[in-house]
Amino acid sequence: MADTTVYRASTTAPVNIAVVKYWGKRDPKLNLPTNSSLSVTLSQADLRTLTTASCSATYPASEGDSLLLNGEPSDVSGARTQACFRELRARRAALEAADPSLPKLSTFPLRLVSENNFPTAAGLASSAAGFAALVRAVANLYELPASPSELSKIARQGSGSACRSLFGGYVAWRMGSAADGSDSMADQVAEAAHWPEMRALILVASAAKKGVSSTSGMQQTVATSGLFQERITRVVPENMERMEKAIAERDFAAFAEVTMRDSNSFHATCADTYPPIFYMNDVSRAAIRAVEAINAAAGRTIAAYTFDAGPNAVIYYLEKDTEAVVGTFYHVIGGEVEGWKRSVISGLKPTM
Ligand code: 2P0
Repeated sequence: MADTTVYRASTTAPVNIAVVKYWGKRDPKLNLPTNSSLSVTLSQADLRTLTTASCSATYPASEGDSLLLNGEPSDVSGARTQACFRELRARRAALEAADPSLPKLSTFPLRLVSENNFPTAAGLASSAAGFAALVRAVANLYELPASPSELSKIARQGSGSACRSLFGGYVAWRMGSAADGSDSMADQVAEAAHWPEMRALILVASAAKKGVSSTSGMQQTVATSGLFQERITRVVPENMERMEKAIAERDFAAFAEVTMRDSNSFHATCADTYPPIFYMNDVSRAAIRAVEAINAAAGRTIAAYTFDAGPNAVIYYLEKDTEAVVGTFYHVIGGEVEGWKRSVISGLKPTM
């Protein structure tokens, strides 16, 4: 009898915000980076992608694979999405070859339905949560026995930063050196529970789509910035080492200094790109000044800013300093921003 079952699996994936930034590819096809990076995973209650993957022999082959993103049909023909589908199908096909009693899911069209609870492509790492959720949803659907690090190698091919959204807490993406990308994957540096007082405040300076995509921006930086060489050979290796030590020792002042210095270094290489790339705006710069004022008033470092490829600020602080940090922020630049989100650090428990 024909198999009319619709096979289905759902999962969520969190947003991660880098404190040592990924910027630059040594292999654009495999998304192999020019430097390692390190991120903090935000709570899925606040920022996450929810993805349901399904497949069925009853789905018309002529329609192929499809993705509905926030209710709109989204193109899946791009090389990165195709690479993820290809890798996942190959692993499923290997299981089916080893056990002929398994349904041949690898041969069925895939349908994905995905929703973000935050602005897409506004520098809030939507591609990271998106590809991490896509890969894990299909891996669950295919019942692949793959570890998060294994899945991170697939998600990396969708979007580099996505490899870090397969873990909770504090996550490193080791750049690796193999030409085939087999050692370029993420691992967990520390659980969220290791430093439960850590908090993040997200300041939405603008929810508009960004001007220069990360992919093309970083390619221009690699090609034209002299400062970039200094960043990948000296600045980032030092920052990775200092950051891992700061996290291990729960040393907030050290964590904050590396976070702010690395964000500044990344945006300096953007400014050193020719023609220059500017992701921060006047509200972003006001946020930097607010953090400096907060730290000066406290007489110690209690807040750290970081900015990705967009104007939105993420401010890290400890729970005990909530009033001094969040209170001051609302008071000083509250009127200038489009929105706020407060988040704790996620232990990454899938919500489905
Ligand atoms: C990061 N960013 O480490 C850095 C900081 C933006 C600034 O990863 O081309 O969307 O898909 O691999 O991962 C954004 O780049 O780029 C990013 P692709 P991705 O979070």
